[in-house]
Amino acid sequence: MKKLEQTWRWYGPQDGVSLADIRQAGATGIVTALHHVPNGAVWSKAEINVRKQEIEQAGLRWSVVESVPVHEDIKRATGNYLQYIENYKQSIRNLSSCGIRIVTYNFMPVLDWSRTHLEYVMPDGSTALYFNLVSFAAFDLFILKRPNSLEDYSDASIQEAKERYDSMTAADRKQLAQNIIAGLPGGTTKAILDLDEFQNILNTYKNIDASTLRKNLIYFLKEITPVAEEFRVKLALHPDDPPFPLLGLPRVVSTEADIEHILSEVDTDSNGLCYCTGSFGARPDNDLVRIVEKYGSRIHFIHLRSTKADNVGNFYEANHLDGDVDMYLVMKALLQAAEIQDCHIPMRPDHGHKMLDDMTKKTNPGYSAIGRLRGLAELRGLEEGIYRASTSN
Ligand code: DNO
Repeated sequence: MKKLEQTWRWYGPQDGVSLADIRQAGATGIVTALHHVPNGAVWSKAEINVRKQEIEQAGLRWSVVESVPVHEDIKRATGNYLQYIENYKQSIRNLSSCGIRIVTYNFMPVLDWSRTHLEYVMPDGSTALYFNLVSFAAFDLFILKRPNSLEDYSDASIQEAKERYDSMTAADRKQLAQNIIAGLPGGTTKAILDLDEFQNILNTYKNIDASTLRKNLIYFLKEITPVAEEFRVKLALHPDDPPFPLLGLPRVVSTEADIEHILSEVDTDSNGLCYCTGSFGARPDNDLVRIVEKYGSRIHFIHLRSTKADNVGNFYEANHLDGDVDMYLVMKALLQAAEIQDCHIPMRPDHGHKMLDDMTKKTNPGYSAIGRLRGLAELRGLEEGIYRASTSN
């Protein structure tokens, strides 16, 4: 068995959790991006090197890029998409020549990840991120008032969503919209505060169903993987979060069948996965251990987190060793995958609760200091136990 590389996501110099903090948390690798470079533009070697040196001066290593964002034109195969694909290739070349060889990205239209509540209070007093289907429907049907949205819900769900909407104050409604559209780091809609503007972007996907989006993803991969191969860069596609369609938008990286299709259509090692237990795990029909057993050789980056769902599918983010994910079995399978790849696959504790001093600190939702430190510590302990058990006698 081989251990994983312990990494930590850092949002750059603006992050409330500093590189010095991260070093004390016990991670050795940094996961970050050039968040100030506009979506679609080339990442220059000069910019990459500035960030890289900053990280190295803190005694850490830039292990993974998360993410080089994929421009919406590429997802839609419209507008300037051919130029944006060329730019993407150039960013891959530049990253490689600076020694950074794992690139994470996602292919979710418009929204990156979504939650309805960012500070859901847990019984122990810490707060977690939460996705509630009725609240989401209340936003879609009665706040955004998306055209034809009624067709996507059953009569009972519409009724429930209406009751939820009626029970909310104006401030609650505003907060919900804010959480969904702009509350989370990583998305491309961050600057959009206006519902009309948001609806206009949704409209640009009117003629794009899942099969078109899938085709566009495969086209993109066929274009960029030869460059990634040549420059020894591994691409790690992040799954949809949550792993089902939202707001009438298609999603094509949610299930094992999706993984099979994507990895077999472009069957080359550089075309790999960011294996995120939090995203895949929010669907009960995804068998997390089997996914590692089947596709372990193509897992280039790992996010560990455990969601807890109720009987209708609402879920909150539990502590890393709680929730619905069997982290013991997942970790065991991942250590075997690392052994087969003969590589310390980078892993980061994904999202943490806000707890203790996190409560008074400004950090990105999900990216608290102490909550993630707890996650990393628990995961490391679990890994060490499995590792030692496998190597003793
Ligand atoms: C959320 C993250 C995502 C992820 C992107 C990858 O915490 O897992 O924002 O970074 O989807 O492109």
